[in-house]
This record gives sequence, structure tokens and C-alpha cells, in this order.
Amino acid sequence: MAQATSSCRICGGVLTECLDFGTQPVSNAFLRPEHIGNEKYFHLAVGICGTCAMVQQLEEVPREDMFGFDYPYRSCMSAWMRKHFQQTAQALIETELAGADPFIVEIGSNDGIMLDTVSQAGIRHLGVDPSGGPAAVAQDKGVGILVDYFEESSARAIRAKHGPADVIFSANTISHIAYIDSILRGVDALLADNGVFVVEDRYLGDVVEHNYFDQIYDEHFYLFAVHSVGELVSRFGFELIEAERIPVHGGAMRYTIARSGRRKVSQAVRDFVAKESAMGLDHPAVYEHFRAEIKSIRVALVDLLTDLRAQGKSIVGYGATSKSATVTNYCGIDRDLVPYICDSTPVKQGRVTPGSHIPIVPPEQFSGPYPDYALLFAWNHADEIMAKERRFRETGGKWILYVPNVHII
Ligand code: DWN
Ligand code: SAH
Ligand code: ZN
Repeated sequence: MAQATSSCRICGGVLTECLDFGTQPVSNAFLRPEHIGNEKYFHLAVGICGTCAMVQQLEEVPREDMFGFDYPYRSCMSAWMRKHFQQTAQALIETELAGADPFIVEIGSNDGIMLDTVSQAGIRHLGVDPSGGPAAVAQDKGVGILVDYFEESSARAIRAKHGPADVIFSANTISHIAYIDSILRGVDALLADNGVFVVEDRYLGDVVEHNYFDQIYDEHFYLFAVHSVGELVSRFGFELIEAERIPVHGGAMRYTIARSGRRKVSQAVRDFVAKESAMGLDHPAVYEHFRAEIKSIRVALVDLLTDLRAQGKSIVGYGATSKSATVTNYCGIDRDLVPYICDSTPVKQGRVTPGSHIPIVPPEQFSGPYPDYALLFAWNHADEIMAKERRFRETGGKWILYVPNVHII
């Protein structure tokens, strides 16, 4: 049963525990085989605030354990995501960045997937990201990066050096930052009076509706909804003025935030808030159904993989995602069930997955020879990967997916 545990990081309200995944490793800590046994674990549990409705984790992993030079995620691995961020950048260039000498700051710029387009347009920009590995990739493309954590102090230093930002952009990052109050004070210090703070992140409504339980892992400290983001920003002198659905990562939202009273609030914001309330997203009861669904996915997936292996079928994983840490460790999937995972990220290859210790190999190994089944951990890139690996199905191979339920394609 759900129980009250601790207090909200944002407003101090009472948190009700909704989901408990037990002990989990740091999700992006892919390790060299010789380092097995030397891993960091934490307790992955999620609660909802009775006051501001923000869904958040109950235990915080120290930021240095998650991010740093070795952070292996490279946003540019997906052609779909490259196109998405080119379009996002282009739209900002034509609107908010159309004035004289505009300046944009990105929080969590990774390998420059978004700022590359801005930089090529000759617009003043600065990416801020503490992970030196992906930052070096961005710098090689000519994107300006400050290798640091964005927070109030670094934001003030950027303002002093470069002046106010017309746009502060952040995708799939501020939800990763437990100290989000410092982020918003930093935005307040850096943003121009009529500037906008644009945030993209996976949407809580989709996570609950489509059983995306693997979107819950250490980095996803907060799970945003329109209502909770509106409440959050209002505490720091801002207003949520626009909310738009975006077709990435299984279902996401773009939030546009301005200083309070500066811009008109769109009807879409009010409509989403009403819809979320009707769904019960702001109430712990909605998570009881989600919790039951997660348990049945675990049973169905492990049963399927075990049966297939007993029949002598070969199975490999595809996409060593951060999400796969929750799937493999919560379900108890190890290399006996899935002997290896194919992934196109060079820095992940030759390593093993955190906790479950499944080796990661280059995608070239997928076809040599094809397995009978492939477990698609990167389900959010299903169209792109299935198109790329079309010969797998043409030659009789089958994909296994586990969201919104376990099924075979
Ligand atoms: O929020 C986050 C998102 C933006 O990225 C971060 N917390 C970390 C990360 O999450 P993820 O690791 O679950 O992201 P992806 O984009 O689902 O990861 C896809 C993985 O699959 C990558 O390791 C690359 C790989 N891949 C591949 O092998 N072949 C991806 C594509 C598109 C491919 O064709
Ligand atoms: N924006 C990219 C990357 C998301 S991964 C995309 O959507 O694909 C999250 C990124 O946030 C990582 O590159 C990580 O290093 C960065 N990050 C984590 N904490 C941060 C902080 N306090 N300030 C800036 N970036 C941060
Ligand atoms: Zn709260």
C-alpha cells in the first residue's frame, strides 16, 4: 500500500510513496568487465507530493555518480532525434532569436545535437553540461560549451560574462536535477526580461497511460506533468504559457515558460491541466493500477524469455538504454536470458550493463547470424531501428517489446 514517507524537494509537502523498484544501480554506469563488483546502488522509489503534485524520487543519487567525463549517452545516435532538435532550433531561430544579437543558453547540451544548428546559423550560444565526454563531441563541431553544472552560481557567472539570454533551452535535463530550485533561481538570474525558458521532457501522462515503467531510473528524478510544472515555475516568479506535445521518447511535452504576467497563457495549458485532473494524475490512486501493470509485465516478460530459451531459441537485446537498467535489474534479466545487447554507441561497446552485467556489442554483430528474437530496449526508437534492421524480420526474426505490454512483432 502507498504510504507517506518524506517531504517534497520543491514545496516541502508530504510525499506519498507510489512505486518501489528496490535496489538499482546507477543507470548509465556501464562498466568494464574487470570492474564488476565495484558498483554504486541506490533505492529506486517514487512518490507524489500532496501539495504541488510533483512526482519525484524518494532517494537522490549524488550528481557526480551520474554525470561526468565518462557519461556515455550521445544524443546524436538517433537520426529521428537529430531531425527533431534541428526543427526545434530552427523554430527558435525564426521566432525568439530573430532580434538583434540574440543569445541562447542550453542546459544539458550533451553532444551539441540542438546547438549545432544554432551555431551554424552564427547565433551567440552557450551549452552548459558537466559531462566532458559528450561536451568534447559538441566542441569538435564548433559548438560553444561550458563544462559545468548549471545552477544558480554558474548562471550568475554566465550572465556577468555574456549578458542576458533571450532563450534558455533544456531537453531531458532539468527533470534529472533534484536541486531544481537552484536551476530556477539560475534561470531568473540569466533570462532577459522578456525571454523564454523552453523545456522538453517525457510526459508523466504517457508514462502512466502506456506503462513506460522503464522511464523511471536514477536520472529521472522528477516526472513532469503540465499541472506540476506550472506549480513549480510559479514558485519562482514564472508562468507556464504554452504546452505542446512532441513525438519523441514515447511521448513528451514542450513547456514554454516566461516571467509572470509577461505573456499570454495559452488555452492548451488550461486544457492539459483539466485533462490531467480528470485522469487523476495528481492523485496517488492512479499509481495503483500502474503498479499492478508493472508487476504483470515483469512476470510476462520473464516467462516469455525463459520459455523461448527452454525451446532453444536465441535472444539478444537491442539498445543499451538507460531505461534497460530498470528493466533488467527489476525483472532479474541477466546474460543467461539475454547473452548480449547490440548498441551503436562506441563508448558503450565492450562494457557490460550496470547490475545485470550483460555485454554490449556493436550492431554489426546483430546479423552474424541473426538471433531468433530481439528484445528491443530502445522501443522509443522502434521505427528507426526496425527500418534499419528490416532484413531481420524479412529473414524470420521477431522483435519482443514489453510496453505497453509484452508482445511480439
Ligand atoms: O533522458 C534521457 C534521454 C534523452 O537519453 C537521459 N536520461 C539518458 C538517455 O536515455 P536512454 O539511454 O534511455 O536513451 P535512448 O535514446 O532511448 O537510447 C537509445 C540507445 O540505443 C542508445 O544507447 C543508442 C542506441 N541506438 C542504437 O544502437 N541504434 C539507438 C538507435 C536510434 C539506433 O539505431
Ligand atoms: N539534451 C540532450 C541530453 C539529455 S541527457 C537530449 O535531450 O538528448 C542529460 C544531460 O544533462 C547529460 O548530458 C548530463 O551531463 C546533463 N546534465 C546533468 N546535470 C546537469 C546540470 N546541472 N547542468 C547542465 N547539464 C546537466
Ligand atoms: Zn510539492
